[in-house]
Amino acid sequence: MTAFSHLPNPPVVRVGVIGVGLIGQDHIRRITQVLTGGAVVAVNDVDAARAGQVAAGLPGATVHATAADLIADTGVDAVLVASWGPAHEEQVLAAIAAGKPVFCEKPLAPSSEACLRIMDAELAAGRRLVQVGFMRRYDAGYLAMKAALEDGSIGVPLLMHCAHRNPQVPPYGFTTDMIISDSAVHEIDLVRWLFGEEIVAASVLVPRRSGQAPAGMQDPLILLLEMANGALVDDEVFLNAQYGYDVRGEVVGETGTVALADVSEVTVRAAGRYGGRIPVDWRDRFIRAYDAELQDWLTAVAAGASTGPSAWDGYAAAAVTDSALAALRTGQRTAVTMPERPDFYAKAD
Ligand code: NAD
Ligand code: ISE
Repeated sequence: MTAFSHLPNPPVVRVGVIGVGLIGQDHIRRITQVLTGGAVVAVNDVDAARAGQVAAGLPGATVHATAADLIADTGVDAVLVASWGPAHEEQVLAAIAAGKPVFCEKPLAPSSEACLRIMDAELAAGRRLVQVGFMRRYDAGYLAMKAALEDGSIGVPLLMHCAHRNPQVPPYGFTTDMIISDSAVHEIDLVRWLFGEEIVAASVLVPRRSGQAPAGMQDPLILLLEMANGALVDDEVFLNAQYGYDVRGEVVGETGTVALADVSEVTVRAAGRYGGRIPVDWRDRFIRAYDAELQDWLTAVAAGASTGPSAWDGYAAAAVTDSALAALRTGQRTAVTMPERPDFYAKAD
């Protein structure tokens, strides 16, 4: 439901998608088949053949030769950036310069300096134009966990244990650093949102290396994140875990704990054993969260203002990522340095 869907002809946000790989195509599917209030009218990809194939399934959609052309297209109301991380800054800045709302997949940009430039551009524009794809904030399990923390069910939260396991890294160019900047960035954002606190320091532990990891990649890693209030988060990030896509989380409080439940639809008990289904990948595990975040974005864009995870959130996650990467290189606990959050980004989550 959008704010306008009760009207006979609700306004449709005309979306241009930059980067039509795995998640770009998945977001196109949800905008065209699942959500209300959006239409995909243009696509661009550096892989022109892929852009053409995807557009072939979108009647009337334009294929633009460059991201800049797509952003300048007067038939495009809002831009969805699902290209590779290093391309995000230029594309998001161009959307801001054109005054168009932009949903950018995580990471907002690969460095905190780049994220600051995006924030500065949005501040200069004077209105929220950027939403970052931190979809875990929309996951029913994490929302229930946050509610339990806020209603005092487990007392003061002291610790959180996280695990983030993918069956394999993608076959192209995934590096050890990306285990932090591309994968752990989800927990980095999540715990800031969950606890309503910034992360003040990061350490990285390097366990025995899995022989299933591609040559040269140190996998798994364990991050230790220190929250401003002293709570401590450990995050096992293991991207070649083979057996499935498994995301876990448990907060330990003074009087109880709250943990994500297993997500299998059913548990089968038979022949003296019991078991359930493990998601195959992130598209499967977080399908409803992605639906909710993009519906939220379309609704907000139709209403004239972006909401959801902001450029500040993208920046803060990148600042922690920078510290964690430094900790990985040096083996030392590394403090996170960032300025005060500008009032412009003050909001209740
Ligand atoms: P992918 O490689 O499957 O797709 C990326 C696409 O972008 C490719 O088709 C590539 O040709 C295109 N591309 C790259 N640079 C471009 C540029 N400068 N201009 C136009 N197109 C360009 O990768 P993916 O898995 O779809 O990931 C894309 C982005 O989404 C990444 O930032 C990734 O971190 C993020 N992502 C987020 C989630 C999530 O859970 N929120 C999950 C997967 C990926
Ligand atoms: C991928 O880019 C995602 O964002 C997924 O949510 C995450 O689980 C995976 O590790 C990343 O590579």
